[in-house]
Amino acid sequence: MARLTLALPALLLLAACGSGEGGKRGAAAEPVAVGDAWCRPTPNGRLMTGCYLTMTARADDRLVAVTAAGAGRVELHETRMESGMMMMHPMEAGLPLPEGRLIELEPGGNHIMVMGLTQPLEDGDSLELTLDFQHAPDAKVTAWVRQPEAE
Ligand SMILES: [Cu+2]
Repeated sequence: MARLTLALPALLLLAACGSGEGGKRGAAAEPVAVGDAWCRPTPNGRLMTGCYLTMTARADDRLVAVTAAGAGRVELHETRMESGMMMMHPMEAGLPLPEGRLIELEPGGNHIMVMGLTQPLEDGDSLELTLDFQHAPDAKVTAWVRQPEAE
């Protein structure tokens, strides 16, 4: 897909910048280091899925919204046990990113809920996510579609 070929040079550029900086790692130069972005394949007949990634902010920040190319709506969800059932709730105030702490979105926990996809997502596809932070500039990441490693 065209989107994919556009995203790759940016990733290579980031990697190149990082390797030339002596003791500093490349990710540390980003206001919010984002890693390991992936999405589940869409379940049968449903054009929605969960996406996951990690974030480490250099200064206190907050993930306030996420958008996805080719999706009608994206919400930040938290998962809570209620009366013995796993329930998902939108995080209306966004997700706090305390300075220097690794924040992991993962199956069964906080996640990015992508709804209204224009086409199903299968293993090997990718989805462009734009992360909107309270302070840091927007970050674009490519999330790869794959099965969870373990359920
Ligand atoms: Cu959800």
